[in-house]
Amino acid sequence: MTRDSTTPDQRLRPTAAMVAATAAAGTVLGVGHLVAAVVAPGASPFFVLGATVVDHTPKWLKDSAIRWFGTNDKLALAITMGVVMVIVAALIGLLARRNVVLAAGLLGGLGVVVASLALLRPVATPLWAVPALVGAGAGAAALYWLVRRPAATAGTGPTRRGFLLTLAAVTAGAAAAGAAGRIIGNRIRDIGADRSAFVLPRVAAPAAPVTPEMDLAVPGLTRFRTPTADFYRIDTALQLPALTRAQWRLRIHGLVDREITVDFDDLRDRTAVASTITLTCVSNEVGGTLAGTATWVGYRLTELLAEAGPAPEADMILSRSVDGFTAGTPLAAVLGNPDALLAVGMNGVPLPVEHGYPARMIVPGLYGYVSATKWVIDLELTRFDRASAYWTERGWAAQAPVKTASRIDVPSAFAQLPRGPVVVGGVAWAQGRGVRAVEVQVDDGPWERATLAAAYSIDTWRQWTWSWNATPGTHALRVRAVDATGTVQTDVRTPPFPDGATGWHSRVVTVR
Ligand SMILES: Nc1nc2c(c(=O)[nH]1)N[C@H]1C(S)=C(S)[C@@H](COP(=O)(O)O)O[C@H]1N2
Ligand SMILES: [Mo]
Repeated sequence: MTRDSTTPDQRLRPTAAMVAATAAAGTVLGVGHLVAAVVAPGASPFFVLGATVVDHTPKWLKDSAIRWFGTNDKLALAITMGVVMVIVAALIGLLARRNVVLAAGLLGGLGVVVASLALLRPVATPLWAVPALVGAGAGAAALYWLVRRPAATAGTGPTRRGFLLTLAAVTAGAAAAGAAGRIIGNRIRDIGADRSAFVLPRVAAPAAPVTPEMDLAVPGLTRFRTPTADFYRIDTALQLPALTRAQWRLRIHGLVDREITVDFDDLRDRTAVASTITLTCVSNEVGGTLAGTATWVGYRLTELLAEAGPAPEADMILSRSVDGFTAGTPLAAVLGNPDALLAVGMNGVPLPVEHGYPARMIVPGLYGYVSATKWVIDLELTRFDRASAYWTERGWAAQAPVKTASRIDVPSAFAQLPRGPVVVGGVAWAQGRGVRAVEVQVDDGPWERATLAAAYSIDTWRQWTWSWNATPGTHALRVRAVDATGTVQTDVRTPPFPDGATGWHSRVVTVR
């Protein structure tokens, strides 16, 4: 049959054609997802498209996404992609009314594009092309079937009914394939059992206790230790890596005397330690919440590196996760700090999968993107003038020590307060240096010394409170910290890009 056999009045109505093509696009995704669940979960067309978008999102947009959607940025991405796909499908549908072969071919061609993108993923194997290709074949067939059928049966009667039945069949098939892919994928990837069976190693020395003087119980004030459920999560993974302890290996190589590979059996014979560290994201805005403190259990990176013997010319540890993310950490920052860990536990339990199970890096004093690789499987000793990591390739700074920051937690923004004594409080951090003082200013008044909670270490944040005798009116409260070198936190406002935000946090409140 050629397109000439379709006379205008036999054609699907535009809306029907657009719906048909959307169902066909759904078939690409559903069938692709099912095939991926079996051959290579990361190669599901939806994840490939998402990961490609994530990797090529300009930094201003990535930062805006985090600012607008917080850690819902991945949901926002999924919705945006869904909308774009419906629009593209609708256009293909309109084309299909005139030339169904061309439209089906176009859909197949898009499948080839997605297959190529899959092959470009950092951890792809040739198999990664298969899901998109099979999915596109199924989608093209579905489109052809949907658009030809009504034309073929036109004049014989139940055109509309035939179309709707076919549409229902295609939609149900696509949904069933997608759901089956999800179930199979989740079953194959279920590492909950592996995680629950993991008994954390006994530590040689427990982390120093957090005393009540370090963790003031002021309502609304950030707790010293962040409950794991509230700990911020930032990563590029649309699909959480699933790595059992039996599958996990850490290879240490590059500029070393002898390459070594460790597995969990080796780790069991090693000395585990605990350290309490405040982790901070470079994308944190002034006053933002992308920072958290946890007690991590793991193995000293200094000891692991010593076994490999870094060469004198090495100055960077390029760590790589199982899903291809990389971070470039100054070797000196790790060698100089016994609290730099290959962590396997967080707040007394195995690392949650979203925080890097079964193992991740934690290095005090550095933003997460240059140090805190989750699902880490590879450490390459190299040099900053030879290698670059994921975010550095996207313009972020290669060197990224944490900047001094302070935040007001209470009172909340635009709070209505009674006059008289009001507790103002928050946290301040300057990892690697420590917080010496915190000062608060009301409107243009003098800077007043806040009361600091007891310090835990220079690598953790510190709570502060200040008692304010609030007077009626609208007031701006401002905070700044002084680090242990005596340097006052700068008031110069800079955005997170390229090496962390600066500026004083302020809050406006009304006193009646
Ligand atoms: N594999 C992997 N590790 C990663 C990232 C990532 O995208 N992939 N993001 C880093 C960034 S930017 C930060 S701030 C920390 C956040 O760790 P968390 O999610 O456990 O809080 O993880 C780091 N480790
Ligand atoms: Mo980050």
